[in-house]
Amino acid sequence: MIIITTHKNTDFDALASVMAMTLLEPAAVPVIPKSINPNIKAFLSIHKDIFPYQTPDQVDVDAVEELFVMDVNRWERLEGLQALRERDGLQITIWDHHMHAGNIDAQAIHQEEIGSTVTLLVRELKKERKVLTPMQATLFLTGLYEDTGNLTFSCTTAEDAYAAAWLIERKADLSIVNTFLKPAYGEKQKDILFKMIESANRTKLNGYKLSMSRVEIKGHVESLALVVRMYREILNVDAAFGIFSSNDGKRNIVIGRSNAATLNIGSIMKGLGGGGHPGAGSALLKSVSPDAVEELILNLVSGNQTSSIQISDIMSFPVATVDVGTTMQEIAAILRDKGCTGVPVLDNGKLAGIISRRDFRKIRKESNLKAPVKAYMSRDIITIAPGRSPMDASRLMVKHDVGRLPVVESGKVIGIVTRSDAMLYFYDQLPD
Ligand SMILES: [Mn+2]
Repeated sequence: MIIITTHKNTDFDALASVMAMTLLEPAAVPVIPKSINPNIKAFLSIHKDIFPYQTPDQVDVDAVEELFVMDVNRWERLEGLQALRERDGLQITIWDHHMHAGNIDAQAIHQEEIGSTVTLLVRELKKERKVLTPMQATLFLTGLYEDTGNLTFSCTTAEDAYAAAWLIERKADLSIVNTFLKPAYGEKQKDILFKMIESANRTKLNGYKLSMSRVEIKGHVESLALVVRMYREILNVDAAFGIFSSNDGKRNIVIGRSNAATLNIGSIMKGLGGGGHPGAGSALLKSVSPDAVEELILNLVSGNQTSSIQISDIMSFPVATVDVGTTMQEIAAILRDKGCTGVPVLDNGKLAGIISRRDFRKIRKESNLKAPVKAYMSRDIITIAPGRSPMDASRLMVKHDVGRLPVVESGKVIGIVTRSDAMLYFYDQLPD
């Protein structure tokens, strides 16, 4: 007997990759854990006949000779199949897009850093020219969209987008995808969101706008991550944290969300014993008071490693400067030689203006080129301090419609940061 299975708390990518594998291994039986996510439950209640499967308790584990493990690589995350762990001669194949180390000894491991596991299977289905039904395409696309946040999470690759296009070509139904991906936001969630907004504790730390709220919850509440996402969006802060306490504050679930590229929630949550992605993460803290949890988060944010990227790290220096007496003709030659579009102008060593290619438009006749730069330079100069962030620089450039900012420290120009410096930074091309 060949079985294909996946992790507990099955999500759409997990279910989709199991079902996609059955197209590649028609003799295999799909085995879906009993603990599945609520939206999977809703999906299967309608699609059970189209996607038949067995639960682990229905499987004769002794008869299993071959095992396919999808979207996971750890035994503890499988359900009811622990007996297979010690089985000799069991043929195991893993398909996964999570790169962390596993403990399942497989003969074949297809593990790649890609947006979703089902993307890897779409690659195989394409290769084998399999024909998909619209329902299959719909399920696979739902898995792909769920794990890539509709192709917006940073884990998304070009191949994920191509795979999505291929599934849409095969008539994946976007309205069904939407219906099942629509997260559960009910009365309970609304109530918690209101309480969070009411008790929002907003602060500014390390240049980030933060908000934190503590809410007492009773028992298990679904979709708290969604609530925190909405909370962050409504308060329009860089990062938001929800501390959800139960058992008189002895059990605290912390959920964080960040919209700032440089504030990594995943590593903050790691510091609390949890985990996550740069944009979202969570942790569970037992026997720590909510006060202490709040304190811990603030400490982690202020020690945030990635926030230490400052203007001084991305600016260009030494910076070419010119004196107020320099003629426009000479300026033109300097700009050409240096290949830059503007330079700061100094008067007695102090920043007096900035001259850029744009200013040459003010020149009407040939003789103007003999005039000193001070006649044409712009005098209202926007500068930036070396300790500010690349995001601050971008904001200033947009606000004042300038392409370069002299970096000034105690009255001295120590460098210059240009639009392309800021761009390079945001596109993650900072030289190592
Ligand atoms: Mn996945």
